[in-house]
Order: sequence, then structure tokens, then C-alpha cells
Amino acid sequence: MGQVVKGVGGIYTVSNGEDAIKCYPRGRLRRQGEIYIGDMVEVSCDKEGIIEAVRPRKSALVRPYVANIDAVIIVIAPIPKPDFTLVDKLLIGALEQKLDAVIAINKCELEGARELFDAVKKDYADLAEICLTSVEENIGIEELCRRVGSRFVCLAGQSGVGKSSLLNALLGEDKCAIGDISEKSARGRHTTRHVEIFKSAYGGQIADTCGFSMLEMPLADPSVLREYYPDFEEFAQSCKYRDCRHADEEDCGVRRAVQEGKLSKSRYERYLKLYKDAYARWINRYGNH
Ligand SMILES: Nc1nc2c(ncn2[C@@H]2O[C@H](COP(=O)(O)OP(=O)(O)OP(=O)(O)O)[C@@H](O)[C@H]2O)c(=O)[nH]1
Ligand SMILES: [Mg+2]
Ligand SMILES: [Zn+2]
Repeated sequence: MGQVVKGVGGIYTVSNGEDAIKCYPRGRLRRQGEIYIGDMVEVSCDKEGIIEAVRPRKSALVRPYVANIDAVIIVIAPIPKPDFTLVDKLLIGALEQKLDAVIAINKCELEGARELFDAVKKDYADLAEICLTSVEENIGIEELCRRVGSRFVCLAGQSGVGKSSLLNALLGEDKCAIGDISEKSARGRHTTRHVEIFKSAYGGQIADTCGFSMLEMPLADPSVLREYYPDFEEFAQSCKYRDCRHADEEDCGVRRAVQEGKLSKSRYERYLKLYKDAYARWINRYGNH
């Protein structure tokens, strides 16, 4: 048995902790989405390694496919402009999979980092550990390394925020290619195109991923979305209806908390947009009943 630490073009690298071998999946496991990076797999060896079976997963994230992680490090930066809806979606994914979440504000030496830190604290203080890092000026790297500890973590976030740079800094070695930010759009270019797992200093593992910028919410019942907003919970207690979705219901405790400045307006507005999108997709698929 071993762990899938890398997969490119249908060929997987499986490691038993010491040696790594190239493996091909057997039969139906060749289909896309059957094998996740991080999977524990049964391997048989003939001339080459064959992946025979995948062990049950402790956790699973899709697009990119990563299995068995303990925590997700959501990386944002002053440049490219943060996409907080993506942060919200990644947090929903983390909660759904019962993963710990860390938000790393990278490029913290740049202008705007302080304001970004305050905004992140306002919206996410109850939901994730928050830390500041700069690969450029070697700030917060040691601390982030300690936070990773012996866990298996995955770096996630927009293209160009510095995930691969952070990984290299955490490993103390240049293992991953890093990209340029294109000057015109200040957007990343998707330099990392596959997921790969590396050993970290404190006995854990770190997976670098590509941008996740296409992350879509699964087609889920929109009414369950509120379950992934634990920060709304205390205010939802005073909603008139127990199954209130905090959209346009009368006497909604969550909307009241927003009006009274007790709950972040921007976080609520992004929730409402995600709710309405999910609702529209649900109606489109199952009709209005
Ligand atoms: N100023 C500054 N630039 C940084 C810092 N960390 C990374 N960068 C730069 O940000 C750019 C993008 O870095 P990457 O590590 O390739 O970003 P990524 O998140 O892996 O991007 P994808 O692989 O496309 O998802 C590079 O030009 C890095 O040099 C930092 O702390 N400060
Ligand atoms: Mg990268
Ligand atoms: Zn409500």
C-alpha cells in the first residue's frame, strides 16, 4: 500500500514513505476523478506498478482532486485582488469535509495588506486561523510551518497569490515552479497545473494546488447552505422561522444583525448571492415545488 503523491496525464506516483514508483491505474480506476492525490492505494507490481484499489477517504476535495487532508490553507494577497466569494466557497468545502482552515494573507509587505488583514478578521475570525506571511521578506513562514505541524495540509486559492512560493518557502527548497503576475491584469496565470504532495519540516505533508479559480458549488439543496455559516448561528436563533434561509423572510435575525452592524454586511451579501445562485440552479433542475 502507498500514497498517491502526484498524478500527471494518467500516470501516478505512489510513495510508501521511502520509495516512490510510477503507477498506472487498473480498469475503471483510469476514469477521470477515480483517483485523488493523497489517496491511499493498493498497488501490485509486475514490470510496472498497477493501482488496484483505493482505500476509503478520510476527506475529499474536488477540482482539483485531493484526498485525506486535515486542513486547508487558503492563501490570499493584496495582489491579485482578493476574491472573497472563493474564500467563502473554500471555507464551505472545508466545513463540509470537517477540515481545519487557515487563511494566510501572503505578500504582507505590500501596500494594502493591513487593510486586508482587518477585513479578513472581520469576516472570518470565528472560522479560520488567520496569519500574515511574506515570502519576499521571510515574514511568518516559520510560524506557518509550525501551524502546519504534523498535519497534511493543502494550499488553495486564486492563481498568483503565491501558493507555490509559500510551499517552497515552507520546504526551504525550490520544489515548485512559480509564475509571474501579468502586469496588465495583475492576475495570475495558472503556473501550477497539477497537485503534488511534499513532506514538511514538522513531519506533516503539504500539497500545492492550481488556482481553484473555477471552483463551483456542487448542485446542492440551497436550504442547506446556511448550515455552513456557523458565524450566522447565534443570530439565526432569533429568526421567526426555524428553517429561515435569511433571504427575504420576515423577521430574520441574521438580516437584523447585519443592519445593526453585528454581522459583516459583505459576508452576508456574498451568502445571499451564493444562496440565490444555488436556488436558481435547483429550480432549473428540479422545478419549483
Ligand atoms: N511581493 C511579493 N510577491 C510574492 C510573494 N510571494 C509570491 N510572490 C510572487 O507572486 C507571483 C505568483 O506566485 P506563485 O507562487 O506562482 O503563485 P501561485 O499561487 O502558486 O499561482 P498558480 O500556480 O498560478 O495558482 C510570483 O511572481 C511570486 O514571486 C510575496 O510574499 N511578496
Ligand atoms: Mg502555483
Ligand atoms: Zn433568518
